[in-house]
Amino acid sequence: MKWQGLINKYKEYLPVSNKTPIVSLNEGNTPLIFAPHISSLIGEKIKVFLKYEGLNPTGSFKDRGMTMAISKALEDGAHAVMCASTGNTSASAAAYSARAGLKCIVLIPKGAIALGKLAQALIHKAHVIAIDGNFDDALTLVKEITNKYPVTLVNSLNPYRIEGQTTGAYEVCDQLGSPPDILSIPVGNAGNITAYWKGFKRYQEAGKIESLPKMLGFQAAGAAPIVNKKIIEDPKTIATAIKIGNPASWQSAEAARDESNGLIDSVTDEEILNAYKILSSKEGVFVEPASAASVAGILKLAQNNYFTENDEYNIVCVLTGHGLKDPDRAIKSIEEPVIIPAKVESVLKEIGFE
Ligand code: AN7
Repeated sequence: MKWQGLINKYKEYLPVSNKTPIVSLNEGNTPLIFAPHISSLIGEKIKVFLKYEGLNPTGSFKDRGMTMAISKALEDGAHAVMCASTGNTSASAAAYSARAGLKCIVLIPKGAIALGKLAQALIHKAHVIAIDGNFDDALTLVKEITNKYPVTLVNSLNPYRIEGQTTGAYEVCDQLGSPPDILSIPVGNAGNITAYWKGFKRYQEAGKIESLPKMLGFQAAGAAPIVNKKIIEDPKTIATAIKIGNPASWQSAEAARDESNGLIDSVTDEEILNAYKILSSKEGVFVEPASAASVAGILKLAQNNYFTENDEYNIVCVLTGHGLKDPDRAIKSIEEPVIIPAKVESVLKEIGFE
């Protein structure tokens, strides 16, 4: 049957009814791509797969939660929604609100949003407000305002966001034909690691899978509150999507880590950019820097001999956002093309065919 979005596909696992007006852009059903080069870097018997969430309608995994949050907001009679964002939540909220006819207000940290995401929020006609503060400050303001005024919060503190994002776990299991042995995922506000773990457990309870994966979460080294066990007042990383110092789902991320016998570790900006370049130049998969943290993390663990098992097993890395989201970072990571005369001889000389 034709794909009609993830609520339609997974409604038996989601808090929706026949009365829920489903607002969908046909999100979900993103490809799970085998990564031969990265697999070879990790270990002989290990297969690494990439869950390419950048292929959702607005270019990130946020659409999974947003189709649920906006559908339920509409069902509950809301007229306006609001979020704080490092970029992707605002892009997704803006698009789904446009579709639903809801007013969308977004608070972003001044100067810290990748250009593609800012363009998305604006083109979808959200009311975009930049604050002189970071993401954590923006979220504090949004929580206070949505508590007091008739505006629905659509950050991942909204339980419907997490519910929608559980579908990432169902898809991974359905696509692999079994649960992965390990799930590797970037951690920012910690909603997605929470959602995947909830999803795997729910799929197990439903008898769809037998075992549960180990959850490996990765924060950027300059924005690693969970790893350092303390709030980071002034987080720093080139991976602006996960530049978050006080994650909303801190405790449930720790629970996912502990219940699954996994870990939450940090990766440096250098490690993130290395993985970013390996993904684009060796696997043909273009992601934004934050997404590369999941691959950077398993590369780091492999170097420290974390993967010692002799059995064959699968690792799924969640690649949360598309590379085109952050064009400035891409341009900083490449060499500008040469400019030559428009002549056959010049082209032949340039490519070494003279
Ligand atoms: C590409 O858009 O928090 O740990 O405001 O955009 O669930 O927060 C984005 C987060 C990973 C971290 N990768 O996920 C926002 C925002 C990308 C992201 C994360 C984000 P969570």
